[in-house]
Amino acid sequence: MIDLSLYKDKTVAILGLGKTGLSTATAMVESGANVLAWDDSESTRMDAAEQNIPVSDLSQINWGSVDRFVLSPGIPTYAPAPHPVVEIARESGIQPVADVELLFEAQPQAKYIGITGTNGKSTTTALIGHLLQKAGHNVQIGGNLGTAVLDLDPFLKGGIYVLELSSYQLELCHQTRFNMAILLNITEDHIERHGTLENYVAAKMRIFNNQTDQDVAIVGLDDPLCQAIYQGLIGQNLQTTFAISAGQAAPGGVSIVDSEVIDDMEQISHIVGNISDFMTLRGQHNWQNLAAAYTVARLMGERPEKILKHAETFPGLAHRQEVVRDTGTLLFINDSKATNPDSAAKAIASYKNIFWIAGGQAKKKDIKEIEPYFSHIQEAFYIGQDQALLCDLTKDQFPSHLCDTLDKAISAAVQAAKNSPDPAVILLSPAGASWDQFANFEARGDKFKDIVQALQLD
Ligand code: UMA
Ligand code: ADP
Repeated sequence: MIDLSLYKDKTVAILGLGKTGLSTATAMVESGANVLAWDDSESTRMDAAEQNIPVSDLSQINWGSVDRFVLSPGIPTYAPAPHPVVEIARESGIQPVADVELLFEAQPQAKYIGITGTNGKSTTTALIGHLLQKAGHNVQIGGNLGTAVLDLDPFLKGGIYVLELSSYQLELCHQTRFNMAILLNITEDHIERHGTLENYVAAKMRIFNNQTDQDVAIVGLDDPLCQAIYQGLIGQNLQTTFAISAGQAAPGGVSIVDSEVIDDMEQISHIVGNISDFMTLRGQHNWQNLAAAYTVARLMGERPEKILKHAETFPGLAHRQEVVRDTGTLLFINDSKATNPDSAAKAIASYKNIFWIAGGQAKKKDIKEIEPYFSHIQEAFYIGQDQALLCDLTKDQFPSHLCDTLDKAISAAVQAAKNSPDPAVILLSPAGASWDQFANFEARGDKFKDIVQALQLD
């Protein structure tokens, strides 16, 4: 936990008592701050009070006495409408901030690497952490990835915080300055929260705020929005900017094309190695993630061959194309985090001869992102609330079965895959949310893993 004694005897308002709010409130109480915390959920408030967090209705307090207002990232500041407490605070001239802002204040001697983008943030964050740890650096990883930043360990000497940042968090960051700021990609997302695509892009770009010529920006070239941002940063010339790409040349930067890592960081383009056998970084989307992480490791002084050697040992993240079991003829993959057709398409593109398990709560009525890869799918096994919708969309393309539940789908997929003459992939990549049958995507993936591990296969 981060020491926040610079807030001793100060008054700190905290709205939201989930992961962010609870960790902020706990760190503040332990550091001697006068905490006023609130959550709109009564049961959450009661849980917090049991943990000795002082609970106060923030719509009733004297905002004139508040020194800091820490807002949880999931609570809206503008769209669809600002939370009423945010409006009251603003009327008193107090802007809400993210917990990330407090980490920077409390640990000014640390280095900071920030990662954002619409997709691939968690993988890239974990991969950078892995590469830097392997290279002997003192590293803490967290943020949107799951560990609230104030729950990370403090560095007594030097150290590097590698932080995944959502657009929600960035919107609440004002003083943060990342020594290395990575923007992987931007496609339309979270419009319900930011109001417009422009606002979403503006929130993402805040990762570059306060950077100087001592700092580095790393930007993906693979979508038009990020391409324009890259050109803008190069034009401004405030920081040193490197391009990365999955599939096309990245002049002066790092690209991965046909599984080959091409390093042009010193303006001498050369192939460093081939990653086609890297099990946890399969698929073109992961090339972008590795290109970013490789660039960071190079800038930290690591040798190219060493970086790839360490990347090969990356354990991967649970529920993202996670290899669960491999019998030689049957490969079981848990991609439960793929909760929309776009992310499921990434996994389906990465394999052939797929026996696909999908379903749950659909986020839209088509799966057009998956259509280009229909030839990769042998048969499909659908579960959950929107299984019939998926079945209607694919039954003319490949055999499609209504299986209702995950256990029935796995059992049917195994039977079908066993008859395949070629090695088969049994892939859970649902393209839908899990909430109809599971608490969250993690519970769905864990159930898949438990069932697969228990299968008697000869
Ligand atoms: N709440 C209110 N009033 C409201 C809305 C919410 O009081 O109007 C309360 C809820 O009752 C709840 C709390 O706020 O108790 C939840 O706050 P939160 O939604 O900010 O969630 P946290 O538990 O603090 O988790 C957040 C991130 N969640 C979001 O941004 C939605 C987590 O990212 C992150 O791991 C965590 O901080 C630690 O940094 C999750 C996420 O879904 C993975 N992120 C989004 C994404 O990746 O797409 C951005
Ligand atoms: P995030 O943290 O941004 O949600 P993750 O690393 O958790 O991203 O990956 C979630 C899913 O997004 C993966 O299962 C994969 O399907 C897809 N994905 C991962 N990296 C990328 C990328 N660089 N570009 C596009 N899609 C990606």
